[in-house]
Amino acid sequence: MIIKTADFICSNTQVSKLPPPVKPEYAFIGRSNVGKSSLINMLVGKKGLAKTSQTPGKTQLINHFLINENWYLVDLPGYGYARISKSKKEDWDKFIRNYLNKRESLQCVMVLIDSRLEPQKIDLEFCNMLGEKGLPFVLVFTKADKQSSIKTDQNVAKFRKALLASFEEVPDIFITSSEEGTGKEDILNFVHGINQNFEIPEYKTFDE
Ligand SMILES: Nc1nc2c(ncn2[C@@H]2O[C@H](COP(=O)(O)OP(=O)(O)OP(=O)(O)O)[C@@H](O)[C@H]2O)c(=O)[nH]1
Ligand SMILES: [Mg+2]
Repeated sequence: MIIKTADFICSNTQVSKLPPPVKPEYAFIGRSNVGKSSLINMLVGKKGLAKTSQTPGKTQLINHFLINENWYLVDLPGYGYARISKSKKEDWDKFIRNYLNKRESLQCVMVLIDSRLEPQKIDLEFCNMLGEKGLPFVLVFTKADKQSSIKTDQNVAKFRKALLASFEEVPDIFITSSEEGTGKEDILNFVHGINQNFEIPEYKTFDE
């Protein structure tokens, strides 16, 4: 897929204020600092589109980006950031869960995992939560440029094994580097395939 346009549309904490769910949508989620915003920028080839930072906790809202005027990429705040208050964490939990539960046009949750790490409990728990809700998701391993491909493959294999403790099948896996553009084609092809079959879902309008 060729990316012709990628535009910031809005930032929100409330599902009721999101654009109408009439276009296919893909949400990027994962631990704080895992590289969600960087990956979005890499996929669309626009460096400053989603705000990135070396400091965890940069993205704090649900951010919608419209791609080729036809589908949405959604940048979400990360989970597991230790240095935010308990009440902020609870707020996060509430609005992310609400978004995941209610967004009719959400086609797939892209769960980002740091490829340098052994399987982390928080990531496995998040995947299990998606599985319980029956939400389609894929695993996107990030920062593959930071170590050898052997090390990446080992961590991917361990994660796959850990998931098989609770899932019959492991979802699709993508290995990426936002620095080097690794995984771009594969992810865009995956999105394109789903977009082809998209039909506008029935949805509630909030001003009824
Ligand atoms: N080497 C390398 N660095 C990366 C890659 N992806 C992200 N980074 C760096 O990791 C840091 C965090 O990246 P972000 O994209 O802001 O991470 P995020 O998941 O959006 O973080 P929050 O919004 O805070 O949850 C930045 O310093 C990025 O430059 C990658 O593929 N390779
Ligand atoms: Mg971010």
